[in-house]
Amino acid sequence: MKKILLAMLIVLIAVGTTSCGGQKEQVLHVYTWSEYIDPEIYTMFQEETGIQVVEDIFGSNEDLLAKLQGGATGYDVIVPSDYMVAMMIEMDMLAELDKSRLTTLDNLDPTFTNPPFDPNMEHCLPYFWGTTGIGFNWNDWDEAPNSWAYIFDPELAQEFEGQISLLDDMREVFGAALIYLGYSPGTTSEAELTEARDLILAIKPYVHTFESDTYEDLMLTGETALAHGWSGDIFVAQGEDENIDYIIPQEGAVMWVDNLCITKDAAEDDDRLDMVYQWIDYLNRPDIAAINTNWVWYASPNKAAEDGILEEILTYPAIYPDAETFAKLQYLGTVGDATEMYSRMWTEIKTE
Ligand code: N2P
Repeated sequence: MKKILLAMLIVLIAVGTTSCGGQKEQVLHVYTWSEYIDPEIYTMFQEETGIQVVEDIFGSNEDLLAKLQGGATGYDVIVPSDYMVAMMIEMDMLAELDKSRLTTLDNLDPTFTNPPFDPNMEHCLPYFWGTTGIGFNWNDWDEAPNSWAYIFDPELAQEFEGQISLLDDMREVFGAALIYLGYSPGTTSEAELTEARDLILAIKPYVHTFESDTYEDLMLTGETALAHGWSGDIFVAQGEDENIDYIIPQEGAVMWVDNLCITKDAAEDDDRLDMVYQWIDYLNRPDIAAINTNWVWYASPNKAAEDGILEEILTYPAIYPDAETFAKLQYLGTVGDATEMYSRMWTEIKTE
């Protein structure tokens, strides 16, 4: 009898440490970009499933990769962009997506269900897509700065000396400079990349900062006037100051798709995997995807969400570009072994 009581006590203690209101405490770890989800969604998800989501932030695909390669474990869902998904698949860093565990797949726009970087969505589910262009303030302009020249032509950039921010993102900065020069943003030519590096070095004296997480705040405080940046970040700033605007320059721009991917680490644990699929399925629900889009102001690959997305977002050409603009957008693409050349020249830019 005593033994049974003791056993019961032990069970009670064990349950007590892992439970809350009779439910097992479950924690899901996501590693994502800054301000990339309506925080309300974390609360709603926890209320519905009992799963708490803990978020950690990275500033670029390269930072994400370095962190995982450095041996960081514990992340369940990560959010790499297109070319990084392809690189991670190649390096065998992502689990396969078991589509039979998702109930919301039909909500996706077919344009996004067979992406070149992850054919047939074998690994990841698209989360948001957008463009990388120029944030500006109408106080400085009669007509929108419709060219990368305002950032990359030293004479024009000089007018905004100390007021320009560039993303702290190797592929994005080279990508913009390469597009301005008329080259592919995923070039592997040393001559082209050298030209881009020299161009960036020529305008570097006018750059206030390389920043990817809070650069839109610098526009709001007036510290910067021109920002190389991601569409949604700048539109969210516009919500606080209507003079701030965003443009996809006439030369074209980088387009990206960010994706919900499962780490190999999480895939080894049934409990973690179970939370992962609940989370991905939840985010891909039309009502949740719409709430999220209305908060981040990026375009959603979730077609069924459109009913709930604000009309002003759906009809905004810089978010859902028209066919002519769309044709000028390019993925960064993988560059294979040339990655080392990019890294070397990026270091030269940052340390010079
Ligand atoms: C959100 C950043 C968007 C990520 N703050 C661009 N790939």
